[in-house]
Amino acid sequence: KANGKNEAAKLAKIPAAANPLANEPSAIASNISYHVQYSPHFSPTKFEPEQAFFATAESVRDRLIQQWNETYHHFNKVDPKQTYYLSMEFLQGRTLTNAIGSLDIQNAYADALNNLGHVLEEIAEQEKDAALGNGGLGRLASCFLDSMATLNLPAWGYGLRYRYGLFKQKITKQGQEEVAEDWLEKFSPWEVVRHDVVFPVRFFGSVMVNPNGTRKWVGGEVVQAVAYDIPIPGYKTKNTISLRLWDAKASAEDFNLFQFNDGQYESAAQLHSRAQQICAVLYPGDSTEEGKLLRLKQQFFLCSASLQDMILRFKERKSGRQWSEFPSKVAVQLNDTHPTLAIPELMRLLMDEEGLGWDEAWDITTRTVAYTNHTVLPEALEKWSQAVMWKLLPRHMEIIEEIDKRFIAMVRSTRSDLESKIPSMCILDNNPKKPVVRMANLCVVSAHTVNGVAQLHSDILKADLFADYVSLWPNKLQNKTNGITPRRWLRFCNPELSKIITKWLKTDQWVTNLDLLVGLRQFADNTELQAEWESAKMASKKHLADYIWRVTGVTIDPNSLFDIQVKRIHEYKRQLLNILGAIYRYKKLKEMSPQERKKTTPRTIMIGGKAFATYTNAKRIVKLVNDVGEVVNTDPEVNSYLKVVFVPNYNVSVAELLIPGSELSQHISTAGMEASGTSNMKFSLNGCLIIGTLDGANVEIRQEIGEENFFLFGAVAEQVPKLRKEREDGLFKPDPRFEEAKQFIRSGAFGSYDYNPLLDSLEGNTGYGRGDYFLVGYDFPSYLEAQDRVDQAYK
Ligand code: B1N
Repeated sequence: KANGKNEAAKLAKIPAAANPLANEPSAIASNISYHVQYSPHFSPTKFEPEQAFFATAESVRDRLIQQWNETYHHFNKVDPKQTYYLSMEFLQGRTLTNAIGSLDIQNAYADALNNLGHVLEEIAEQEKDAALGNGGLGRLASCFLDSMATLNLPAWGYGLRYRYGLFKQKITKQGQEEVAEDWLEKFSPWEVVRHDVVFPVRFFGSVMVNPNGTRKWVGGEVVQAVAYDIPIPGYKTKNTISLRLWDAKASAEDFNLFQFNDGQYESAAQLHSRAQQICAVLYPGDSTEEGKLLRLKQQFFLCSASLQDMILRFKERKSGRQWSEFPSKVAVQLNDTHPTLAIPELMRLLMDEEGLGWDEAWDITTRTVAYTNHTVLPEALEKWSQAVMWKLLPRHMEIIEEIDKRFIAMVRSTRSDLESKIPSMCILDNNPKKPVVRMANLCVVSAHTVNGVAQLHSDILKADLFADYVSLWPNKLQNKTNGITPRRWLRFCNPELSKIITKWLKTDQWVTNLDLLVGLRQFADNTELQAEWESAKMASKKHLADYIWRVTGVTIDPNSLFDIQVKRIHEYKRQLLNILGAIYRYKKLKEMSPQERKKTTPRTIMIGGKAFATYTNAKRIVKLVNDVGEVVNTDPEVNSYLKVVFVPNYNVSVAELLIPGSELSQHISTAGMEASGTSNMKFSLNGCLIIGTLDGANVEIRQEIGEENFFLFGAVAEQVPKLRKEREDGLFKPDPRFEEAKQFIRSGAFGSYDYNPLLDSLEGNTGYGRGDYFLVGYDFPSYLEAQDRVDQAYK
């Protein structure tokens, strides 16, 4: 542990280095010391871990900026086709460890900090996660950036600089409580504001028709989008790309001095506070009209600023070039439908600002834009009210109407056999009760390529959600199974295991080429490797046990089986199946004699994840897991054989601790509902086995890791509709073990909280209104049997 005051005194004695950007520990120490003194953010006497973190980060940033600028100049000269990943979410997590690992200077930094009286790992823990996303979709965006940087690709990420990203989850007697988390509270050492990269973004207003018939969007209110860039270094390569996050700002003229001097302070700053709302929070509640409007504003703000930036870059890199070149220089990938407005906005910019005709603008737009679908859940498929859209984006609605009209005409003239499908394939749903724009349809009609995120998911898109389009455009739909970065999710989060892999493969090339891991297969029976592997796992488990004790006060036994399920809490992901299984296990343990208990496999079940603030059933599940933990963990008869822990505030940095320490992880969604999942890949990569259904990427992972490493159970996707029907028709006979587990909760075994609404959703007509829509009851017996196989295997 560092003693801040003494170290501050020592800092002044560090000599200035000849080259402060050299990577020797002495130069690094001097660079850190320079930042403490000349980039001060705290009182000069302090050099505690927090101050050390900021100064260390700034010294790393100096090194990143060097190669970042070189990358920028290089691509500016070469003028390659650039890929732009548009996403409302980026779940970056922490940066320090990743940055010094990518620059391959961990050891030098560790030494430098040691010389300054600090410990690198402790300093790294000072960093707040950049949590500008919710879950898998946002983390995927961040993993792609890491991969693209490492592959030396000319890529950019575009997102929003939310002030309050994902909330912090506190667990109280009431269950989950959401607390705003200000990741910029002090500041982020990684971002660079570009005062010269500012674009106007308009909202509301009207469409003006010029004498020559062309149209122009005018009036309304204009907000400035200011660029904040975060460097994304590739692993052991110079390529350092950008994540460009837009912040919203009103201009000085929008501040009404007259009103202010007249004492009308609030109305004087009205436009300023309206601008501030745009990037205030990730996913503002959308139960009100205001909330919906704000979300739409956010989406348009991202799309408009990003496209203006791309167009400017296209023009600046070579003057006087043809617009027809645009699709060979610009690829725009839409991360789900959230940035769909990029389609009509690109059309508008090309036609109204650049003077192109419809046909040319349409040709360019459709050759530029591609769309990734991430879900088939009907409630997640975006549909915007036409009225709200006309109000906020009148010109875009004209363009969307025209796209729709031309699409329908094209189908009618070329495919009369599809006439009956037009109402579901077209973009505008003109149902007089609630006219909406179907964003997924707009994407499929406009994008040159549409992809699902795992083979099964893409097959379902083709057979179901987008089936009619397949007959129109047989090659438009593709699969691109998700992936994860092996840097963050193995090399950096699990250095012990990484070292062993490198030793046995005699190379560390696997960090950028995971296929090389098959080389370990020939050593699978080698007892020396096994012993090393086991000791790495044990070290990670101890590390995790220590963390769990610090954040929950629960002691867990590193010799027990560590069983983890971490992901957003959602009924389709079935944390409820997991906890019902745990309850059943607890009840059986209680019924056993002490001798019988000794023969069981001791288990620690950890569940973590956040529930959306207004998702009542998800919050009930969080509460139930906590209540079960309270009873089980304090039951002296049972608690050396079973612990149930709710891991609070699950986020990227918590995942980096949990995953290396896992032995079994649960990916148990109702078949057909999890588009891919990505933590399943992270767990597998860290030598953890899976209990799971045939859903999302599980299917492909099982093929890769082998059936013996995957505890399979449950209905398959094709069975689901029939099983739901049987359930509705009262033909389903629940297994007595399922009834027993539910009854145990109802008996009050886990306290007096009213769990009836949650339990009713497993049988009655609440929840989705269709009684156990997620088939927890159907899958329960095969789940228990798979868990028995796990217990046997662990022995
Ligand atoms: O995207 C991930 C997948 O691995 C997961 O299976 C999938 O559930 C996730 C609306 C979403 N799909 N849809 C969303 C996020 C925010 C929102 O407002 C939908 N997230 C996923 C990566 O492909």
